[in-house]
Amino acid sequence: MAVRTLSHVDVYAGYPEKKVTLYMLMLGFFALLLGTFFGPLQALNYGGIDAYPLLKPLVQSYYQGLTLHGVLNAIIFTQLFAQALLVYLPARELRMRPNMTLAWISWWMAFIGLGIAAIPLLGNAATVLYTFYPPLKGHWAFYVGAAIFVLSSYVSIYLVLDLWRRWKRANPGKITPLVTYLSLTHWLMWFLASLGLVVEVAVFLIPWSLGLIEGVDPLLSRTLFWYTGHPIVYFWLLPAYVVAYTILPKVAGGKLISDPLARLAFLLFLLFSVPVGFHHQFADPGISSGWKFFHTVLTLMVAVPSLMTAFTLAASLENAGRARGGKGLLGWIRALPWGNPVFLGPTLGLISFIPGGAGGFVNASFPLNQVIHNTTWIVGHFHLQVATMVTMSAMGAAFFLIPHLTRKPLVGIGYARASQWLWFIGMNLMGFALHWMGYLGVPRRAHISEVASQYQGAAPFMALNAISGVILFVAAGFFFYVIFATALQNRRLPEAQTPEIPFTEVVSGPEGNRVAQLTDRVGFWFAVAVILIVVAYGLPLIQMFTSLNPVPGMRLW
Ligand code: HEM
Ligand SMILES: [Cu+2]
Repeated sequence: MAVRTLSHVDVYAGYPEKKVTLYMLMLGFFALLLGTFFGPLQALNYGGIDAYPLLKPLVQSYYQGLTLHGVLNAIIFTQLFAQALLVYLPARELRMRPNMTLAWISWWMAFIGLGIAAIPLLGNAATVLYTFYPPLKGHWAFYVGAAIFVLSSYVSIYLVLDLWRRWKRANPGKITPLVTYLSLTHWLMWFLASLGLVVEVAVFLIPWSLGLIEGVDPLLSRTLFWYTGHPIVYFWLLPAYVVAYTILPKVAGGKLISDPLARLAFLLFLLFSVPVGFHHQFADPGISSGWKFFHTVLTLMVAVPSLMTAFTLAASLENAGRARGGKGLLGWIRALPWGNPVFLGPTLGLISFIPGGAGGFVNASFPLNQVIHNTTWIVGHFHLQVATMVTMSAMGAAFFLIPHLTRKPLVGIGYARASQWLWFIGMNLMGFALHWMGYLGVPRRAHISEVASQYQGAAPFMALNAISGVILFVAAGFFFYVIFATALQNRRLPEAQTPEIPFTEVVSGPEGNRVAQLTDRVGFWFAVAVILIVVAYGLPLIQMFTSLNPVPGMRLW
């Protein structure tokens, strides 16, 4: 491979959007690096081993570590990955440049917001976990930093809307290209979804933490939080789906089976992601069971696009395996490119998504939820989703995106491969153990290594947890070595050898397809989504806003 050293100027001269994308991506992985560091310590805690005293005086308590873990991984990393991928891919697909001034403004807002929030987090002044439920009261800088960080995503929303509008003007009557359509629906969904968090933080938590108002209403705050807190999981998930629909089939050596099905799945996410948050509040008094039931029904609607995705992707992978010469009922599976880390990440993530999704039905079911509420079951569930499916898709994407953006060839492909297998094995073991422990009643968010003898019935699963923590520590080490060694090396490929984005082709396209045409009426569907939200949340929110029960804040750490 011809490799030489080039200056930065040469690399980004023709494509300034590559540089801002790289900065978004690497900032996101840096957050993941710090956040993930605590994961194995938490897994050891749930194995009865307390490693936190080793971190003193840097980290004061288990709960400070847990807050850093949740915030950096689930809020910071996920948003930055979406901002990197789902602005850059549509721009590449449409062959258009996003507004570069705004693109940099979004990066700086994310960076500054993160910096402001980091001070109280690292200083143990905002150990409120990533859900920051009032009346737990963190330092105002945490809420202000988080708000600036989240608002940076609004700039990304605008960037993609602007790309799309410019393209539509230049191509009247044509159907939006697939990657752009999926990105656009993702950002519109996030715009609707994020409003709860924005109101909670801007109207209540910031004034409260600054001492401008005396108290906040815990029920209203929790409701606003979960208004965003459920669809935020789709905000994390849909970038992974974009990889799975529009990149993975090509990497596997085949084609996407159906473009209109992909559009329809994303449209259903736009409609049904938001009006469902009460399923996180089954145990909250103050919301009638009628509304909880209504949200449960809408929650189960999300199974439709999820199962459509499972079917379309499995069929696309079979198409790829057969195109590679795989024969028989299962021979196509063997024929897939299991040695390619770009393939491994999203594919192993998707496999983990099957038990993860099945567990979601238990969470969403009113009576079963009572058994596993606030136990480690929930932690097991969402690690198979966000920490496996979403994170592994991002890892797989990094393996092609960093070389594409920088022209630096991937370093340590063996480590890259091993990182994906180990992450998959570690997360599935941990997911299994945490589910089972939750079923036995072990609480989540608990420093249980201090009282491990209380949980002797769960001992075998606790041991499994500790083992998976060690496996995941090694997996993370391999992964971060690969991406940082790749990004920080001096070697670059010549321009002619720039690795391309592996956009997939499709078997059945959108041309002349009625469903695809209907889904393209984005403004109409956006209005339908708004109506659904008003129906599901209007009355309960009016009730809560008109009967506030403000309480003062507390600091429990
Ligand atoms: C080395 C990998 C990881 C390990 C071993 C790990 C382990 C754990 C454990 C055991 C908990 C439960 C702590 C408790 O309830 O007291 C936890 C919580 C959590 N993890 Fe991870 N995790 C890892 C990576 C990730 C990743 C990549 C994400 C997201 C992208 C993530 C998101 C979360 C979130 C949101 C929580 C909940 C925090 C809270 O309850 O406030 N984790 N993790
Ligand atoms: Cu939910």
